[in-house]
Amino acid sequence: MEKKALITGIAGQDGSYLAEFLLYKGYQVHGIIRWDSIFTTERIDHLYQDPHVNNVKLFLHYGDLSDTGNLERLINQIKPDEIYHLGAMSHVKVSFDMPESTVNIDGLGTLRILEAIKNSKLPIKFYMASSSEMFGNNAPPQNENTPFHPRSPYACAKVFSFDITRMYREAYGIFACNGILFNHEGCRRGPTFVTRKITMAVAKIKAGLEKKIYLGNINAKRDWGFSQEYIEAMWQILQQDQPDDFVIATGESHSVKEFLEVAFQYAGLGDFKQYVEIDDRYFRPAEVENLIGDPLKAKNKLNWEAKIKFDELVKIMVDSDMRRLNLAAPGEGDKIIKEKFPDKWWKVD
Ligand code: NAP
Ligand code: F7E
Repeated sequence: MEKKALITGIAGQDGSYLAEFLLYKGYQVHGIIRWDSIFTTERIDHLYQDPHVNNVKLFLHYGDLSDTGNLERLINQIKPDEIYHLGAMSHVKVSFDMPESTVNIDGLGTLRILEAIKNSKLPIKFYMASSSEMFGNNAPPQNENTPFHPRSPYACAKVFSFDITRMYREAYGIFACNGILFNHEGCRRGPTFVTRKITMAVAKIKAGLEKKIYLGNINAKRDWGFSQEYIEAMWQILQQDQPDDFVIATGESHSVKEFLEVAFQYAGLGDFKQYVEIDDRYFRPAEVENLIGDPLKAKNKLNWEAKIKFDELVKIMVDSDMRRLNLAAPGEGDKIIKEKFPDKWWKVD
């Protein structure tokens, strides 16, 4: 029997790749999308199947993480083997502007799903998209034993979700796991996250469409990995014999400034300082300065290790954004993907 997966946040960066990966693995995939007055499913349009034809493998359902009844009904109707809970208001800076709705969606949304699983009495495995932001400024490298010190409404809500996931595992025996994922980026990353903001600006400047990019704290450091590899880790976490929590990271950290250096040089634009202006509006009331994940447990138990390194990630993203503007991309990024992922399961953007 084919397995059934339900993905919240299927139209997001991770959700779209995960849907593609699970379809490749032979799953029947169900995804929750929000209603909007325009279509917001661009990232999964290439996977869409007309529900009127036979043997459809992908099903989209309207829903919202604030709607308990809707979530319960979907879970009881679909009866998924696995739920990947990726839906969230995922922008740290924006969470300071809308703390209450962030906590409702990113915190209580998780509780609503766990309650629905518990009440359904179905043997559903649950994956929670936890985040390195939960560590705050606790000294790197951060691993599964590092205490949390959240520094944004987003991170506070994620700490609640982490804890409630573990609590439902211990109290009710639910196969519920946390993936504590460090930043992972790629060609479907939302345009307001710093990496994609930079690679899109590089392409636009190269094309003569823009002259400047406005940024906040470019000294912040992150452990940046390649999104598709992190998707595979999510699936692996749910295939273990026992439910557990894992840090997923590259083990390296680089500043936003270094990202700028590599991206502008790679595109042949020279020194990034000619193009960058600092704008106060992009600073956060409280910053997380330096995240470096220690992925040893994932290596030992999941045999998972990041293949794409920092410079390679930047090149992959710049190539993609240059291609989108019909510019001749340097092409090293495309070559890296071909070499490192001969069995690539995703559509190259
Ligand atoms: P993303 O691109 O922002 O996608 C989030 C998805 O959640 C979107 O599809 C969004 O729907 C959906 N969503 C938001 N509010 C919702 C609501 N009220 N009801 C239902 N769905 C809702 O985020 P991502 O980068 O793919 O990240 C996936 C998950 O991993 C998130 O939970 C994020 O917090 C977490 N995470 C991400 C990273 C990372 O580096 N990417 C690292 C650690 C953890 P729309 O498409 O309609 O906007
Ligand atoms: O910021 C700095 C900013 O918004 C990275 C989410 O997926 O990863 C992501 O959260 C750094 C921060 O990602 C700008 O201050 C400077 O230090 O790209 P970001 P994030 O906050 O790390 C974690 C793991 C998640 O869980 C989240 O869901 O870059 N920065 N200038 C800027 N950031 C943005 N967005 N825009 C700027 O102009």
